[in-house]
Amino acid sequence: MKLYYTSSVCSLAVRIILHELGLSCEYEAVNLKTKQTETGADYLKINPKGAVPALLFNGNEILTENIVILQYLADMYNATELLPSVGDIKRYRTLEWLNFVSTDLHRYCAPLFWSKFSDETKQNIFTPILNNKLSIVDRHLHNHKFLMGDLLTLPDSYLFVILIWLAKLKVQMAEWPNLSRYFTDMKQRKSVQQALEEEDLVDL
Ligand SMILES: N[C@@H](CCC(=O)N[C@@H](CS)C(=O)NCC(=O)O)C(=O)O
Repeated sequence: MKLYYTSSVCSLAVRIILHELGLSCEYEAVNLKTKQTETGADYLKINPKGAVPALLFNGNEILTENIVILQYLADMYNATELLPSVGDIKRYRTLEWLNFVSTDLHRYCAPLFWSKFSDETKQNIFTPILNNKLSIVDRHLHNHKFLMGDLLTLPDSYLFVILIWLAKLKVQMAEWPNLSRYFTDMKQRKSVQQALEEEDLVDL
């Protein structure tokens, strides 16, 4: 199995889950600007969409889309603690969060890094939408250790990546004390520490 990744972006969620599962995996870095991998391969031939993550397995099977790769890994390795079984309402609650992190938090946080948008646009349009969504998560975490309660599940790995982005953007977390506590807790977790070391992100 091989994960095509770029340091500190959403593919980090997959790396964390691979460590949660104790799976060995090869990792190949992708330069998202040139679309070349670290071995010189043309990444667009591997994933024509050009985005990471992509997971290679069974010789030549390539699976893309972060939240699908995460579900594939949990299902294939029977990790019902990370994603409960089909038919269990907790599975759909877990997927609710996973989808929210991807289509709401990721969607409105990523443009804050894009130079094509002015600071004014970022401040007046994207930041208020994102802040509102972060407040929803913060309120939820007031009485939940992780998104689904006492145990880490798939969406936690992805929410953690969004919190890394906020740290990189130097966003003050005072408004979200529960998210701040959660970020600190997540950084202590073994799988997360291992993933951060591997992606050279220990100074967060
Ligand atoms: N729909 C994809 C999007 C993933 C995505 O946005 N990846 C970013 C890094 S976080 C990326 O590779 N951006 C470069 C590009 O799309 O060209 C998914 O959910 O996996």
